[in-house]
Amino acid sequence: MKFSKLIFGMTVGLGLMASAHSQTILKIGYATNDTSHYGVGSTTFCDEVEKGTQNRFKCRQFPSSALGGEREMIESVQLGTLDLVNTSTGPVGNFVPEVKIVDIPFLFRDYDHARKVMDGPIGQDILTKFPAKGIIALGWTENGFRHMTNNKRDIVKPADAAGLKMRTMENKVHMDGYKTFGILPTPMAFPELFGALQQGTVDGQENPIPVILASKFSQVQKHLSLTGHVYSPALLLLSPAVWNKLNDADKKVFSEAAKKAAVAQRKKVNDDENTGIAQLEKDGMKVTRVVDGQGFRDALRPAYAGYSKEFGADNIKRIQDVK
Ligand code: EAX
Repeated sequence: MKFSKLIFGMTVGLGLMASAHSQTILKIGYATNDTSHYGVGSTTFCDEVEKGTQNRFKCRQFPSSALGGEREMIESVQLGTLDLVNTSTGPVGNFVPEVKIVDIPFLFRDYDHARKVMDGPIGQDILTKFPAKGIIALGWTENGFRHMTNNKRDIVKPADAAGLKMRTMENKVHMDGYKTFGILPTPMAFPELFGALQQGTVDGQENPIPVILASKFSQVQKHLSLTGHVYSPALLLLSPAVWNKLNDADKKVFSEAAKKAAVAQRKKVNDDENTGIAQLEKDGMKVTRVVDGQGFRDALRPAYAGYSKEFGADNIKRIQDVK
């Protein structure tokens, strides 16, 4: 009896040592807090990876821009000093130009259209352009349709937005588009934004409801206009230093985990949109629900000439025609 207990004890001990010894910690960063849509997506990814690899991989999350802005985190993933980032496409076009086309304002009709494009051949083909730039794109997650907030006035039509100094992401496609509304675009990393709004360095900004909620912009912004002027995709990006060491089975686990993360993150975006606007109104924001969408689309025409030249009118039409 004693001998078998000894063997059992040793086996358990060795097993524990092995698992402790062979466990790899994955550092994952994102812009908003851990209960936000990025937090929900990242936690889902991490849970699935831990489960699928029998805890050989375990995440350590860095929410709330703890590791810097999205551009910095993407650079860290390229360098291998950060393992994963769950990021909007905001700065991504500066690393992988093929992404820029999906940042065109008023390109997507609604969430169903956007998700079909990202999960279909067009979106999946864009993911294949990342490895050449030293990044593994595990999949599309989601930031959401972006709306305008500011401290000066209600925005119904482009003329109301004209002259406002609005923070934008470091994204030329957005800036070129917003200029046609008469906005004075001020590119800025996300971690600086709350302070800039508080000090009045900028009049306003634009972000999806989940970000406006999670970042408590209602504390520093008076007006919210549901412009929905651009769909903001997001991505789960992995360092090749991690990917190249995975066996095929673990690569499959990581890829499947990214798919589940997208489902969870998209659900959180929809949930936040369903309840968040009333919450923001309760928190004191003046919400303009009906805006002159056609007016914004008409104003955007000169920028579309530039987009057609840069990305190909046929490529833009291919995206618009996805049903
Ligand atoms: O990805 O920079 C932004 O406005 C982004 O929407 C935010 O970092 C969440």
